[in-house]
Amino acid sequence: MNSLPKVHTGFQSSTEKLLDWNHPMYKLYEKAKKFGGWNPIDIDFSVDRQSVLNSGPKERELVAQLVALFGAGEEAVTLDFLPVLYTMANEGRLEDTIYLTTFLYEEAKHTEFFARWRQEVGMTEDLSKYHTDNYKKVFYEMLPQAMNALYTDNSPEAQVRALTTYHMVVEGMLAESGYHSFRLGFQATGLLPGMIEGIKNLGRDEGRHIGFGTYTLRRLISQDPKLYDVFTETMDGLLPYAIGLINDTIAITEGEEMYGVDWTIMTDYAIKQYNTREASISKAKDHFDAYLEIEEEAEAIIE
Ligand code: MN3
Ligand code: FE
Repeated sequence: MNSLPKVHTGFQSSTEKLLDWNHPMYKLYEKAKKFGGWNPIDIDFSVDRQSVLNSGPKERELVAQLVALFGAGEEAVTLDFLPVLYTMANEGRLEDTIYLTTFLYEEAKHTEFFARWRQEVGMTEDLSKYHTDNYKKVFYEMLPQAMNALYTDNSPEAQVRALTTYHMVVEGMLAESGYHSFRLGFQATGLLPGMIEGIKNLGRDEGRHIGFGTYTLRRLISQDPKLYDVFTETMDGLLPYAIGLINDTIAITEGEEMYGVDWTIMTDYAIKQYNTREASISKAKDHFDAYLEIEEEAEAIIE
């Protein structure tokens, strides 16, 4: 189960290799340094504040629900990511580990972003009531359980379960769909420009995060195609709750347009994202010798 090395047998930085500058994860690190430096404190939320003050009760409640879900979602991924960093470091994957230092910093910044927005617009009441049973199942239980399992079981199976939960469903399906709907709902109206500015930066960070998840899942599955079944079982196990929590959120609209948007399209968009993730990982199972090819594909994702 757990074969983590207890001592170092040498250090890459002292060898002729230094660092693998062409490693896809090292390249992702360079991108993170270049694009991940935005600061939530620089964003102006004054228009957002006015819009929230002027909104009707139903409109305010839709925004409150979205913020309750995404604020807590960012907090969950901040608190629960460490086991992956731990696993990569213990396997001696230096380039992956270097990239992941930016990953955790970015999730922390996303958590800060939602807290700042709430404070600046005056939406500081307790929003926990918007966490439905479906939401709790994914974010209170399934995500931390899959991640923390890595502390006692670093097997490829456990890694596939953790990364599928975190990168494919929570980030790749739920966060991507949510941020898409934020842009769809609030960009055209111009009501929440501070929120939109933050979400655009956040979305760019998430693209890199999903790049790491896709690359690593493909690496694992290419080395053992049987892991593809672990991947699909994990995806299927999460799907009903993931769709359930989206439907819980949009129930308030009662199928009517709000902010000029039909919010029921969120469910379709999420299913589309789910299928995209599955298709992208399925490629790895036929190419279990083609590690180099996978590196090239991962680079294409990152670009
Ligand atoms: Mn995030
Ligand atoms: Fe992320």
